[in-house]
Amino acid sequence: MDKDKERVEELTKLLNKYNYEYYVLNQSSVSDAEFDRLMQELQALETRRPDLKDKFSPTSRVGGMVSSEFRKITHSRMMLSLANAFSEKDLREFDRKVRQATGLREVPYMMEVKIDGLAMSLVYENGELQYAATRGDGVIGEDVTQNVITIPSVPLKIKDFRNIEIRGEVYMSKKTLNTLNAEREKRGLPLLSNARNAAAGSVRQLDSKIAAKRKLEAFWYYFVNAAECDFETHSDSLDYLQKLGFRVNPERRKCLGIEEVLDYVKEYTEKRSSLDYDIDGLVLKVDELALYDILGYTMKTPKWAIAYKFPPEEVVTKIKDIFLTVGRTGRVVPNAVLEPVRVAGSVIQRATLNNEDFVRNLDIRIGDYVYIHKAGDVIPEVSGVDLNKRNKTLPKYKFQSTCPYCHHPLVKKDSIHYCVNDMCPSRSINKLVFFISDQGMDIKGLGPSLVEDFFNLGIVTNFADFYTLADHKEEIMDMDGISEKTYNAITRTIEASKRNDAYMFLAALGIPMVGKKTSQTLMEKYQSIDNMIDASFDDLLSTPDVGMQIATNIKHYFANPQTRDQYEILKGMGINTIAIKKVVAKDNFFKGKRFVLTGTLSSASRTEMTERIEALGGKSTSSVSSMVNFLIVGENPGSKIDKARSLNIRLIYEEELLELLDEAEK
Ligand code: 1X8
Repeated sequence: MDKDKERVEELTKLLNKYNYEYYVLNQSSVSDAEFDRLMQELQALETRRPDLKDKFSPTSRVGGMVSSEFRKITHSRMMLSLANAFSEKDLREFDRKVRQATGLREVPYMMEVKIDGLAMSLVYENGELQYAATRGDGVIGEDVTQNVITIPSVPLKIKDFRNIEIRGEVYMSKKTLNTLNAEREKRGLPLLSNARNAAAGSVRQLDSKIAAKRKLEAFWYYFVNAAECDFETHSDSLDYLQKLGFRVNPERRKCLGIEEVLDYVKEYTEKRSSLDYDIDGLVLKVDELALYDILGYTMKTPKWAIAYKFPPEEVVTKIKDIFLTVGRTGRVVPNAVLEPVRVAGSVIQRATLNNEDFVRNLDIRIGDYVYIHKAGDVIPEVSGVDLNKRNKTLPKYKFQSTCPYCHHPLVKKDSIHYCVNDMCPSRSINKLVFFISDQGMDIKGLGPSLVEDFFNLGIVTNFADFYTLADHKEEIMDMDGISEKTYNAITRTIEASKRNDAYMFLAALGIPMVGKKTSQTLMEKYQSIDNMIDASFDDLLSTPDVGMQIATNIKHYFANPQTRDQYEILKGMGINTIAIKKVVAKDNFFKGKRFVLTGTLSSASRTEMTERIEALGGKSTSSVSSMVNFLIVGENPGSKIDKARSLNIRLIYEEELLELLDEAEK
């Protein structure tokens, strides 16, 4: 018997046991030092004997590079969201509907806390983790396995060999977020505003070493195919998951009937702040799985569960300063700089004060203590001043009469101030930021602060300058934090934006009231920006949703030699101005079929090939199951080919694939 092999097995067993004890059971039977020593021994052994390294080795959890893009995963069943309840009344109404549909007098429910994190799906086959996928749009998520396995409590192997899909929430504890932010503050990095964003950012890290350092945790709350696995209740399926080694939230409780549910709600509204993680509500689920089919689903949500959202939180904090921002249209907005304060799971340090009337009506002054409201995802708002705390000597806030950026006199219209200077630097920067934003050309990797730096260095002062960044390569590479790689990525995405659909370009120009939606309508009608420019005023007016004001703005924009020239220059640089027709895949071999790719292809990368098939309406999946229609086989295929054979799934080799593609694309 191979001594090394024996030791690897022994170490693997021990480390998995200690991991489980520590991260799932919150107790441990060894010291950290001993754990580290065993881990290092295993790492050393695996380096010396790579043939002994199991892909599920405990050492795989320490991280490494993930491929440059996350593979897309089509969920076997859509990842749904939950309908919301905001009051006792809403909960009683939900209960009434459930009783009505099921005929039960008292419904057995399961109550759980709603973790404010990132939803995740884990798929196991033959007792092995196949992948971890994000929710994505609910239908298609991203394969983030390499990052999720850095969460030590996530089991890589389980003692159940059925096909199992479970869902839960990856999150960051309040303590970890605070520690991380304290470090970031020291290093002058921007603070992570809340635990959910921090968790989401970590899971999407391309370098799983960084993800590993973020100390993510997870709770698992849904056994997707529990009924098929012979469970009768949701609560039993959770107990079983816990037995299999998953971390299941201990705050769950069975409640019989709505009154017990409301007791739980009351208890946890108070207990909320004492938990070590953020929750944004509670989840009420019907416990009996047999009732799921009876209750059914709406388009987006199950009718057997509902999320109770906590009422908006309110905190008091101090206004340290008020400053004005001037947007691309010249609109002036006063903003409060706040003493940082935690509300509804986020640290707030700024809040909008909307306009002069808002400040005047509430009589907000610098140095005042103000109430801040925040509910869920909404933007925090200042809702009033705590006058008891006001220092009597505070002067009234006086709105300034000139633009803080260009000193041009401000013009007031309907309680809003405007800087009407077209050359105002703040307006210019915001026009550029808008141009690249998802409201416009959607150029990723180029953020507002970089655009501001480019502007201040004179590198980008108008839209066309984005497309000639190469002229400033040296200067850009001298900037802080810009590597050759970053530079290349930026110029590549900018170049690619030339092929955007015309409506994006039209929206990016920033013609007042001509946003993305209106641009789409206009391009559907005119098919190109030039056709639209040539159209008469009346013809523009006959477009759906285009009124006098919008038609005037369009005519005005293209009649002005300055803005017209700018458009012509951009067009001359090769930016697409013609509507790209949406292609609906016509009937073909691939349409609606699920496929898996294995091995290396010689004619194109896997990503390219996948995209080609997806464009024809095929669906890519990662693992072979009876749901899969065919397996595409490249060089050196893995074990998937055996599995596909055992399930009688059609195998398609590269040569045949290319023929089928050519045929389908005709
Ligand atoms: C989302 C969440 C659910 C639970 C906890 N936290 C969440 N964020 C739970 O069921 N305990 S269920 C859920 C969903 O279905 N979208």
